[in-house]
Amino acid sequence: MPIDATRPYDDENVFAKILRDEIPSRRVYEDDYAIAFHDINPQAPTHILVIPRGRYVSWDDFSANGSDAEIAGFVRAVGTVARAAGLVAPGYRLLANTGIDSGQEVPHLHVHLFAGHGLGPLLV
Ligand code: DGP
Repeated sequence: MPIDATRPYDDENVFAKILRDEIPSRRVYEDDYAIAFHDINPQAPTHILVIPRGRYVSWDDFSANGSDAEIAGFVRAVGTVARAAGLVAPGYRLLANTGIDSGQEVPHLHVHLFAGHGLGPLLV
């Protein structure tokens, strides 16, 4: 069920639980600002989710209310994950669903990192 990006943060959302290690994930990266782990339902040969450690519902919430340090740290983390996975030369795609019309389902900001042969053109 898509979520309203203006809703308050829910500490019981699944990514909050992953951050607290209450449910398992296949983590590939972590630092002071972000963690990254494999998507449970991959839509591409490589499908990694990068999330900030802070309590932000969406890209909108984060870009409006995140500190400059959190925003810089998160953006750097996304790039670091892609480089560490060797994805720069072959290329990759980033996506941040935000709110109802995008189909965002988990109410903690996440950037999808897709890579692998056959991503195809971005249609929407
Ligand atoms: P979105 O539609 O942008 O909110 O994408 C949510 C993504 O989160 C979706 O691709 C599936 C993934 N996901 C949902 N629950 C879990 C989980 O428990 N573990 C992991 N690793 N991924 C999850």
